[in-house]
Amino acid sequence: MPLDLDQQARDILKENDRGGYTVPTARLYPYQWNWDSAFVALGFATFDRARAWQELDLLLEGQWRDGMIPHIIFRRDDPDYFPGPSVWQAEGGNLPSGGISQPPVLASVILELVQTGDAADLERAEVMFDAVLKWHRWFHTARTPKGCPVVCTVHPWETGRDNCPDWELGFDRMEVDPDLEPYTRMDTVHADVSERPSKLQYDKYVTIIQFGRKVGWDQTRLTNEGPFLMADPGIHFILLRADRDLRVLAQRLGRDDAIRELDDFIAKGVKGTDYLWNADLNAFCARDVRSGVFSQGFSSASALPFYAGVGTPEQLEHTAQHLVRIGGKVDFLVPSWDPDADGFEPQRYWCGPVWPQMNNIISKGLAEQGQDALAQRVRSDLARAIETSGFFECFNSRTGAGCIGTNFSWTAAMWLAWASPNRKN
Ligand code: 2M8
Repeated sequence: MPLDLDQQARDILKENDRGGYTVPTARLYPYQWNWDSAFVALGFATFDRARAWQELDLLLEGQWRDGMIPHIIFRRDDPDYFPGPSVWQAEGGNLPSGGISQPPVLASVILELVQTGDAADLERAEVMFDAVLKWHRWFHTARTPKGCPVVCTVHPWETGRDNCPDWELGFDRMEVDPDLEPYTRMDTVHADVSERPSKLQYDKYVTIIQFGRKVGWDQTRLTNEGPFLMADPGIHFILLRADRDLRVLAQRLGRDDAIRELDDFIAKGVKGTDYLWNADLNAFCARDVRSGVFSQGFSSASALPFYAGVGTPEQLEHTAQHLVRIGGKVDFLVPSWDPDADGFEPQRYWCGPVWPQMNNIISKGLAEQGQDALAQRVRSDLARAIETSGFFECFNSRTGAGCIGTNFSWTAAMWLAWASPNRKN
């Protein structure tokens, strides 16, 4: 059976190929998404390395002049998706795009391709190095409000964990724009409404977009004056890991000129980590920046300090204990939200399902830090969910049933690159 699944996974990536870039799934997400594409490259690399690099090349085509790599690149207008390019009106680069970014896994993916490849891979990485460094610099400047010790986020979509209950804190502080333009959601045409975010959440997503438009997508203004400002352990830990990986790449490439800047980014990330430590819960949690209030649940992003190589031995021990506790409550690790916290729903989008790409980076970090049993469980739980249900976008953490999008690219990629028993990791 696994061999068959390997073939299915390759077929999914090929079917979702739109000519050099891959859509996450047909209809529901008909464009190129930022962190989806990075994970997808790892899947392609298992059978077509040239296609893997092409995915990343096309992602970089969407980079803005200020350095941001947007969360979506719109190469055409597709009526299947809301909000499309005419709603965003964000033109900071050569292609129409979203006006926010997404978790910066790109540098880590490039390093992985280099480490598993040859001289040709190193050459491809060299061409991309400056663009990726510019993106990291953008996070450390445009998304770092004055006086704040960590990189922040201005929109739940930027975190990739769209409707995780973490973001209710930021949403509670903001009003829906009284001049909200009428809109028609398309996600609930393609997916069950019980698995998607609520109407109020969509109203607030769009309110932030309207603010971004009002300030002409000036990213510093969006950060400092926008309606939503939270710190996300996901972006924080992923960026810290990516800064470290970019430094390794700089050394491989002899780019000594970039080392000091990357060291500063890494030092800032390490120092800022305690800002996200919620001592009431003994966990790294999202935090509303303007009020200082912490979110009160352990999300899948709370499990990433291992991946970032940061945290005290006590903080890491508490984090591992949370995973053990949660592992006793669900059949499939790692749910995107804490089963013991308000708002847990095992089938609703980022409120409790298991997400393939999160399992990958969580498990990778756990394995690197000697947490072998947990690392193995996180991997085999995802494999079991895929074997049980197929290549869904995410999976109900209690039953393993597939949720939302089918024939999903990052699920296929994570199977090929990591979770398949045929894969020797
Ligand atoms: C989901 O987000 C998009 C908005 O970016 C949406 O719901 O329309 C998230 O799961 C995000 O993490 C993911 O990158 C995207 C495409 O798979 O879908």
